[in-house]
Amino acid sequence: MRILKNTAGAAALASSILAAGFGVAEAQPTDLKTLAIARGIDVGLALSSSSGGAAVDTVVTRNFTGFVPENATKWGNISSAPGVYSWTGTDGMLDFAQKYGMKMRFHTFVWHQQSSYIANGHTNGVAQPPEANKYTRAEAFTHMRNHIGAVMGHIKGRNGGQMHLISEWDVVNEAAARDSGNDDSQNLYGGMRRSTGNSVNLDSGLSRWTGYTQGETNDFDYIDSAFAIAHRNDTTARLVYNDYDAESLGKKSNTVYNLMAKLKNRKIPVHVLGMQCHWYIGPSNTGSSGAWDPQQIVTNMNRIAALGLDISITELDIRFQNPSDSTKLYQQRQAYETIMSICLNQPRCKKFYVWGLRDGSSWINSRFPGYGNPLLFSGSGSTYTPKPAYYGLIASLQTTSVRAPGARGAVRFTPAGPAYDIRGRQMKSLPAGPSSLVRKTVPAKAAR
Ligand code: 9MR
Repeated sequence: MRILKNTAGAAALASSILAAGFGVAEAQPTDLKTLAIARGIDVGLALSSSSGGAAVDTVVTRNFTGFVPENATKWGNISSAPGVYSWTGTDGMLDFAQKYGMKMRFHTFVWHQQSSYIANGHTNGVAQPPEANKYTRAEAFTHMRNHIGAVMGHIKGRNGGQMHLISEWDVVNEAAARDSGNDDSQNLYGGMRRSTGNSVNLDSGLSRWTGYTQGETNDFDYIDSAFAIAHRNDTTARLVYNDYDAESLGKKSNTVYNLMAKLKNRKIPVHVLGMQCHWYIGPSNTGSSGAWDPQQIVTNMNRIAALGLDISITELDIRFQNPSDSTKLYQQRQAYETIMSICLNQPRCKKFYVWGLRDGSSWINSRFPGYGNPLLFSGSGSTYTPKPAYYGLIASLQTTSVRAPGARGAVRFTPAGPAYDIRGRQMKSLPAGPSSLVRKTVPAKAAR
């Protein structure tokens, strides 16, 4: 569903603003960062590299309070085989954070893409029949435990401990099915990404994790374990479940809501829902993918907040069909302004991250041919030109007064009371593998 229509009024306003020129009509705005700090919101971006050069450093550090590595800290970019690690990318990002006094979101541990040997199996790099490639359930959990431990341990151990540079961790990414077409509310985890047993095609919306850990028969307990392992490694870490197309109301957001409710109810340490927000304005070639609706987002955020979770906007971009023109740019500006004001009005929405710096290097250009222009800056070479969308964020931050500087809802890092497995059985301790010991059955309300 598209929500921002090209009304005559909007177009006229757009033209008048554009005719005046941004430098005149909206002269010399305060930088994004100054306003973000004043409003108590962390405004960040995805960085494709920690060494973009002086021009990048200047525009990034003038405008953003945080960043997230677009690819550098994904499993496959850190580790090519069990126990084999290359820390160059991670360290570069940590150095960037330290140098400029910025916080970093960590992205990401458990995902069905960019996961090197997890995708390939134990014959990593060697052609084998799929069945021979597969890890056992125990092996999969061991790899998860070792990888999360290695990464968090490396960051903690570096230069005397740099855990404080990581504002939050994407622990599980995109575990709900693409359109949750198999949503079934009677099912414990209806709507989740499944596995087709031996399939190695991870681009088909399937998750290898489900197959390796026999998720469908073990109620997707790999998710419990990922959060528990991360929590064990740092009990102060803010842990995130991150997904896309789950911002408005619908099957997928219901699946994600149900997942979050069940995790919270069972005392699994999860603190934040990451809403990716890969959206479009105008006609789309992707069906409902990227559709969004402001009122529905408000409602959805409210129900997530009511679970006691924080909300981070983690990967916002708003594409439109080429070529760019002033009307589309104005609609995009409105869209950015709208989502910022929604976030500012929701006390538990504390992070607002866009997925990249400049239009020309967005993932959208290759992923959605014919579409583009999704970010806050245009330009080329060493020029970074703020777009109308940028001024939309400025306007929203200037006019929304509801959020006190530094406002924060309380997040308890370690859940109070015992944890429960998906079947409602009390666990002796948080799960870290397939052999979590179950002590006794617990009251029905804990198992809801
Ligand atoms: O922007 C990332 C792109 O450079 C990678 O090629 C791609 C691989 O799937 O991942 C992109 O980032 C994704 C992010 O890690 C998770 N959410 C969706 C993002 C866009 O695909």
